[in-house]
Amino acid sequence: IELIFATNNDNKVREIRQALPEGFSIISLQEAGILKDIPEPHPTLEANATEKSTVIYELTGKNCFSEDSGLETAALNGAPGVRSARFADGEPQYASNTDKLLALLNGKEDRSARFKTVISLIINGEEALFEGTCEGTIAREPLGTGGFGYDPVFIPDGSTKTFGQMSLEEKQEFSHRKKAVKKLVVYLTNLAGK
Ligand code: ITT
Repeated sequence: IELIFATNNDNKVREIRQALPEGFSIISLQEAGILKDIPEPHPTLEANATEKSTVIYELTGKNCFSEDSGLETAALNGAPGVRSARFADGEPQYASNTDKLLALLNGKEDRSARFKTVISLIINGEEALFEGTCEGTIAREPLGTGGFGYDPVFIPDGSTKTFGQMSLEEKQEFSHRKKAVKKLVVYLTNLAGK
């Protein structure tokens, strides 16, 4: 099964490629020669994922999927959430999104958080959504250089390390993205068997 992955984030491509079993291949937008900044204008991960896959399906007519992900924190009422990629945009006092997150959580008792991924698959013109979540806590300072985005400050439940201190294989044992990919694989496998 070959799918176009409607993303411009190389880290997502690497993680999903590693998570897929044999027989599944994905082509990133860059590899497909599609230069497109896909919009994320909606208030939910689901709607943004649908938008991204739909834009690329309409452009190519090929089976494709996208994913929208975010980090939700309890103490900040779910922020950064759907705005995870743009959390500190326009706020030069913060060196990064992670820097802003740590600043806003400073002094808060509750550091619990959750990563969530929503995949939107369009196959034979029909859409299906798959979700994966990972519960954890936000560290007091960034630790490790692995992964991307908020990985150095996210400690998944069941570990003492941040995602930033883990190899990709270790992160996959907990990963929100991997859980969503597993559901996608089950769906596609069933579809192929019909
Ligand atoms: P697309 O081209 O796929 O839209 P993007 O980087 O804009 O790529 P999102 O809108 O889904 O993707 O942004 C999610 C942001 O949340 C992402 O840029 C990271 O900062 C963060 N994020 C998502 N998954 C993460 C993970 O597994 N580890 C750390 N940070 C993550």
